[in-house]
Amino acid sequence: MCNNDPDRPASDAVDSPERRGRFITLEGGEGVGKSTNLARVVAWLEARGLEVVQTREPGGTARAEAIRAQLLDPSVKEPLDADAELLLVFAARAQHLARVIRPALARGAWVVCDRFTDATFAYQGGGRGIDPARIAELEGFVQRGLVPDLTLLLDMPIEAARERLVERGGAPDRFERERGEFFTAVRQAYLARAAADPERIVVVDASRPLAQVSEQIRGILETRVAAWR
Ligand code: Z5A
Repeated sequence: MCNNDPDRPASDAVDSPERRGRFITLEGGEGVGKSTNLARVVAWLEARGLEVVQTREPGGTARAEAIRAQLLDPSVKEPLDADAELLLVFAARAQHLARVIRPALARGAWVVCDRFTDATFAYQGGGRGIDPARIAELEGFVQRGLVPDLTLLLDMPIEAARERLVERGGAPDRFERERGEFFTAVRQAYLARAAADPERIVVVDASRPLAQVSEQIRGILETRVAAWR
């Protein structure tokens, strides 16, 4: 692919068979334990001597984090159009891919990301009701075939996850102010994607005590890492 931007890393090699790094994502509804388990995944991989890039979506670069702030800010009264929300998510992703994810994978680092495009299919598709075919079009345009090697989908009942967030404290963001039906649709969309692609998306019962959840994730990683070598 032609790269006319001198400031853009020549990182498209990540789409080619020479790619060496692996791309792992954690997904699920709010409060299911993604951030907590992501830190453990990173520690486990680093203990094996791997270079690991820990990142998140929306976000991961200064400009993408600015888009994240816009997406999550509950104080702006003007409603955000669902299509505008979708495009903002993919704009942040394009920047994140160009500046962080593709360069890291191309040099052989492992990327561990808190949410990625499965979240778009779940929130903008399931939650907002946008046609998944339109999301898939943007996915193709922005990702050019790059998808995670492994996705850990942390799943649990919405009410129990909400209780965890209440216990943790903090003000709800723009998404967390949505109603119960929204989160039910998000969860269903996530589970449907896992059912359609069980090799990549592994469902983890996140309602169990943290030690058990982390132990299952460690087992999944051990199996995958062994298979990838
Ligand atoms: N979004 C979107 O719409 N489209 C997209 O394409 C993308 C994102 C990529 C930001 O996400 C928002 O962006 C998100 C969707 C939207 N909307 N929401 N809401 P986020 O990832 O920043 O937000 P979040 O899902 O709300 O993250 P979170 O609140 O930080 O949840 P978490 O990372 O899954 O949970 P946690 O912080 O690890 O754990 C929550 C608490 O539970 C904490 O006190 C832990 O100590 C505790 N915990 C964790 N595991 C356990 C177990 N097993 N037992 C008991 N307690 C536990």
